[in-house]
Amino acid sequence: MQIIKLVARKNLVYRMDHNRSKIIASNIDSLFIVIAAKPNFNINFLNSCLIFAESAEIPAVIIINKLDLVETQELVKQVENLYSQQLHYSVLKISALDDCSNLISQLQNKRTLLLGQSGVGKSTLINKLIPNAMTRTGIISKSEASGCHTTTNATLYQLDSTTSIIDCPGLQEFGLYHLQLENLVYYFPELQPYINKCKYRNCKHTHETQCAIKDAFADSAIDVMRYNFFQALSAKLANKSKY
Ligand SMILES: Nc1nc2c(ncn2[C@@H]2O[C@H](COP(=O)(O)OP(=O)(O)O)[C@@H](O)[C@H]2O)c(=O)[nH]1
Ligand SMILES: [Mg+2]
Ligand SMILES: [Zn+2]
Repeated sequence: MQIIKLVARKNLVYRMDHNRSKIIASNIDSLFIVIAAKPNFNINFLNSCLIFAESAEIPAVIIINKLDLVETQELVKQVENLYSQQLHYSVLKISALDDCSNLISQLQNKRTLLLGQSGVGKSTLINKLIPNAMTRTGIISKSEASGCHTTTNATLYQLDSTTSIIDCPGLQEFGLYHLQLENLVYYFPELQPYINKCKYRNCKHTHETQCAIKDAFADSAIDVMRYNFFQALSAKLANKSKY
């Protein structure tokens, strides 16, 4: 299995390979982050996808697949509570083996990049959608327009003349380390109310007193797992800037 790392800047999505980068997609209108309870759910991967989307300013939709499995019920509760109700991300539920028609209105007239760990059902989802596309337009192309070359395995599927999906299999991590530490707060919707509310203008929200973000966390206003993710990513970005 190839390991792919994605980086986004100015709506160009790059694939990183031994310190070389290659554009795999541009003009992305929407990100579909596909998750599933099986083979396993990795919440940090989901958080990374969302930071990637926010930093690239691409709207993201969370797709919970494998709704037919009993294990999915717990995941649905967790994701709807935190990501939909608290953070206001769009969350859709499907069983790709069975039916994906509730995705169509979200896909229409857009170029959508599919993200998700291996095994969540991205290929199944495309296979379900493409037969419809075939009867409508008869077009499936592995297009140069997506910037896909022989060394990348991203594939652009044209559903109709204005609708396409890019599948990027083998995605393992995101290059979030080019992000600026001071911009990180803008990529967490739940931190927006606290921006510029800390006592110190250059507050790093780590050890400082009268930090609005730390105080909000102490008041249970911020989810503990999201807060830990923010702190861990902050620490990595702070470390990077020392070199
Ligand atoms: N139970 C169940 N299995 C699914 C569903 N969608 C996909 N799968 C299975 O999950 C496995 C991985 O699917 P695949 O589309 O190859 O995942 P990808 O690696 O993300 O492209 C396959 O065995 C699929 O049959 C679903 O909605 N329900
Ligand atoms: Mg696949
Ligand atoms: Zn602070």
